[in-house]
Amino acid sequence: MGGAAEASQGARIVLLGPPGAGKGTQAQHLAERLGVPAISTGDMLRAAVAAGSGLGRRVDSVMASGALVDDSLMAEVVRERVAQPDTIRGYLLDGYPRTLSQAETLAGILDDAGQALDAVLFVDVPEDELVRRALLRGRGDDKEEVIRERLRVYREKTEPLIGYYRERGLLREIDGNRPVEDVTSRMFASLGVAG
Ligand code: B4P
Repeated sequence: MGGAAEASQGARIVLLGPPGAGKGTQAQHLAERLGVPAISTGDMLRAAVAAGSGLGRRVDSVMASGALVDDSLMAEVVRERVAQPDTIRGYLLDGYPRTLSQAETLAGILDDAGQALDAVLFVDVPEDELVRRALLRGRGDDKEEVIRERLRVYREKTEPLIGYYRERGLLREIDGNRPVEDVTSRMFASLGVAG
């Protein structure tokens, strides 16, 4: 990446992968190293549900079913979040984009700001391991039938983003079926930053 993701210069990075691949786990390590905020749309939506806000009331049942929240609502949420002052040196997006329409929205947001993505890290993990991890995690939406539905939706709506970002020369593939620290070091290596 020719130092584009070096902490001194900031970075704009997307974490892509199936539900339970460990995006949230890795986002914390990466964001700290790169000196940019980790923006998890899943965490933002869960916080809205917990707070009982208007947004939370609109997304609660959608999330509980394993479906995706509407693209235009997510566009509002993300546009507002990446305009906050803490993103001046970039950000790490965890869980956005999740559809081709969301990828186009993000491209528009970046374009409007005269910015570009540095890399898309695609974390892959076999399906049985994803289900095992989610059942261990035991979040409210981690019931087996909901996990299977999230995986179905992932294959239908999110997997096409792999090709989308590969065509744009941004995709870096990371084996997520390894110990957490190994995954982190592989991500650092693919971004050309020292751990
Ligand atoms: P998210 O919050 O994004 O949830 P996730 O994809 O299930 O989790 P993640 O991949 O971050 O895994 P984690 O680190 O926790 O989304 C939840 C819901 O929000 C969606 O279903 C959707 O409804 C909605 N939503 C969010 N963004 C949206 C968008 N853009 N558009 C529309 N709707 C949206 O790791 C999982 C578990 O594995 C953890 O328990 C962890 O300890 C373990 N683990 C991690 N790495 C490991 C490793 N290397 N080895 C072993 N275990 C590991």
